[in-house]
Amino acid sequence: MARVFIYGTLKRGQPNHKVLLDGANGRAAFQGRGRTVEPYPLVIAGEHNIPWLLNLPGQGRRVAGEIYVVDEQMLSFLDEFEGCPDMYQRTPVRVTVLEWEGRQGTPEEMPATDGTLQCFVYSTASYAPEWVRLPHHDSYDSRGEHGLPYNPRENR
Ligand code: PCA
Repeated sequence: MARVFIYGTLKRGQPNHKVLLDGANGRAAFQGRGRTVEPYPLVIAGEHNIPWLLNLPGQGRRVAGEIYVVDEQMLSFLDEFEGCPDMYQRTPVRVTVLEWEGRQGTPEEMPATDGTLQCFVYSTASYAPEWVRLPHHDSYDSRGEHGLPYNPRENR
């Protein structure tokens, strides 16, 4: 089992959420919501308006997202789906838990006493330098006021 922090198109209500719900890919269980402890630049870039968390802790904003626990099968599916390690890399991130629906009672399932959790996140260190200067978001929504709706893979 692994814990993954989801900030982009895989979130509830976003264009790729369905892959987390598809049992053919493995298992994913929603545990709660949080925000990264460190700020990161979350930008929307490229011709398909893809959200990217740039691996530049200390720049940008604290990013909101959803915490899932996934099994090994879903983790490998997501690595493949996210083009890991060429496009995104799966990296550790510390998250402040804001809402918790996960199981209580076992230490490995619960936030630390400081209210933070270590998760994996799909971030990238392989981006064009000018992406750092794009607007920094703190909560991704494909249909947000930025006017850059995600172009789903099936349309490319
Ligand atoms: N999918 C992953 C990384 C960015 C994206 O669109 C996510 O939702 O966290």
